[in-house]
Amino acid sequence: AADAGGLPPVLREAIRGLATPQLFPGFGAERHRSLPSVLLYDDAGLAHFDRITFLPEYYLTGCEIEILQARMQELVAGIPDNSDVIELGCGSLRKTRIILDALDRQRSGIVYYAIDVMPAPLHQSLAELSAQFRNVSFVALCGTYDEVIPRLGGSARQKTVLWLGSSIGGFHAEEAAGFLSGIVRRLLAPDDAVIVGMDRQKDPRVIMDAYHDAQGVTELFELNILAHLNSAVSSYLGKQQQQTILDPGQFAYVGHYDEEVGRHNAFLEARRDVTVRWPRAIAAQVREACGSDADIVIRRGERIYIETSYKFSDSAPEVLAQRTGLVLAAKWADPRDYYMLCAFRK
Ligand code: AVI
Repeated sequence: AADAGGLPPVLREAIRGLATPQLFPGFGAERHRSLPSVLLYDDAGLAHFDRITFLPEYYLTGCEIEILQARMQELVAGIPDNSDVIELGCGSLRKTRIILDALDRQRSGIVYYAIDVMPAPLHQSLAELSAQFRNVSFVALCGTYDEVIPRLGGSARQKTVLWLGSSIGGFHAEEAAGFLSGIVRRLLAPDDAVIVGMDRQKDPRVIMDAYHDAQGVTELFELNILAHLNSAVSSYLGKQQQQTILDPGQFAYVGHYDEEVGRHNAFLEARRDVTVRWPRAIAAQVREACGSDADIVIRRGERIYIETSYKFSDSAPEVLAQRTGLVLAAKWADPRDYYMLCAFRK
């Protein structure tokens, strides 16, 4: 058996989240079993997500592109020659290309860092893309932010951090401010910039449609978290044979928009009573992670909480600026006012 301390942190978190229902902001005294949302993004999850960004209902990507195109001059004006542009998280290459095109035409000596926990797909396409630009060079950095950020700091070049796609919406408010403060403290010098994409609060029907598309791609994306959990446990155990911790066929995706809090919550709901039996080979690790390796019974109708997508009020960028010590330099919206791109300066 593998040694008891050896579980990757994300699996440890997943096992704990499944075994022990917990309290989360915005759910009052209601406890939920949960899975860490980073588990959504394996190769299959990234492919599903890329499809989502093209769906007519998923307005976020289209709105962000619209804003980028309309405000590109202002954006580029804030990014000088010989500076670093750092993109956090898996962006869509469509967006990246628009920014790079403009920088390549108008600037020289730009180094573009793409940071992501997932190695393969994005970085491969980025390598292909890089051949097309003369004034922008590329560095793909794979790892968690904690691993990667120390490798970025220390240069005296001016920096622009891009945190697009409303990725900030996956964090609860304090976590988002804490994360951004960490970036500011560890990476940025005075006058460096952060550009943050934030989805806005709006008609709940528009938001519900964005997370319940007619083709069912969102459902595939959300259910894939279970397939990824199963394969992550299998590869941890080094087994050819696939382990099944949770069978995706026994769950349904359920999404709900909480208008009061301003966030969409994604759950997987058990279609019947489901028993989780931990593989004997990880029983010790499970005990170490959550005190017991007893079977877990998830009752029919019970929901596993997997993802949050916050939607932001008009005042949210100012509040974020106050909490992080940044200055809100610009707030750009699309014509329908669905989405905003905010430029902050240190
Ligand atoms: C990556 N993130 C900002 C997306 C969102 O809208 O919360 C993930 C997503 N989940 C379902 N559809 C898209």
